[in-house]
Amino acid sequence: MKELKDKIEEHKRNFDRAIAQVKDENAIQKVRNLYLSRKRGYLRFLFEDLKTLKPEEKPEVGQMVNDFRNYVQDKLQSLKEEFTTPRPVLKKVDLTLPGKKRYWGSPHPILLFQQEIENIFLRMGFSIAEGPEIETDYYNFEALNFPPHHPARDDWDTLYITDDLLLRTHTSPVQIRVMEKKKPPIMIINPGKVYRKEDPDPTHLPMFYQVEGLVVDIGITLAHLKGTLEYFLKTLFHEKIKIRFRPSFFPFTEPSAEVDIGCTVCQGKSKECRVCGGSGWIEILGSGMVDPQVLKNVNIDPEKYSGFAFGLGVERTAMFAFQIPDMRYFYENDLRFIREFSLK
Ligand code: 2NM
Repeated sequence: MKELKDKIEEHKRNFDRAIAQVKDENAIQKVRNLYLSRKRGYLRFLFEDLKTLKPEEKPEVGQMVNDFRNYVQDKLQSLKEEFTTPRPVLKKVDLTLPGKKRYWGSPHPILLFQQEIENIFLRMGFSIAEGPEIETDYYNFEALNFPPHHPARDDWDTLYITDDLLLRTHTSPVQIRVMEKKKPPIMIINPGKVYRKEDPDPTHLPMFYQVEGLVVDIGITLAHLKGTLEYFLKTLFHEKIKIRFRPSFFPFTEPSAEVDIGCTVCQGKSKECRVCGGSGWIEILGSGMVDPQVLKNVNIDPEKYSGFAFGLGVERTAMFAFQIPDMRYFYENDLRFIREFSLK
């Protein structure tokens, strides 16, 4: 009995060694024949050997032979499956192909457009100035020649924080702060957020971006204003546009002018054009020669110095440049819209 038990153990060790070496289905078949062949398989002989045992020894050793047979069958079966189920073919990687591009976000369309505007002025020699979004009544109105209770203040629906503090309605206070600190020559643009109490609609937002500019020096004239703004608009709109200057009024400039460009949508050819209202012109810039009173307010002598200033709304101008029908699109954060402007 002991002999037979040892024999089974030895067969098992040999079997394990044999299957560890199989490399294909053919080899599996050979091992199968060796152990399970009805005529000459080792298991057949083990069952023969069983018959030589005493009846009381048979159950235990018989169980061992049975277990060994099941073990052999199971192992061969799972090995076979391993060889017959198709393996995924390893993909060859072509390292010369371009990589997969991921969308990692991009600057907001309004920031991109603001930078386009800034770059044109930077090339002309302007510097960029910034200032607080919470301002005092003095910097937002009084220094800019709006006396208290002057009706011109009603043009802006101001968001007040206290009687004296407010959210700036334009970026002009930055220019006052610059002129207070620095004597001419001054050549700055001041981009930034401004706030007005408005309900959002296709052409209004309670927060929007402005770029204003200011030039102060000896001998600055309306010709400098006109040349600078013409160069700016022809660069921004790629030379293709018509420009006209139209008299206007601002409390802080005298004389004042608004600058229109020929309608980018209908070129003045449609009486029903929804963009220019059929007039053929779109208002883009406000501008003017800095009022002598404003220069006095910041201790710059208006007898010696003169200057011009201008301002535009970034969203409004972007709408005409890209023919976007509704200003609210800029801040809805719909990625389909945002991605149209992303740097590829
Ligand atoms: C505009 C239009 C016209 C302007 C004037 C000044 C200052 F400080 F020099 F008086 N700052 N901004 C100005 C003039 C702004 O924006 C539509």
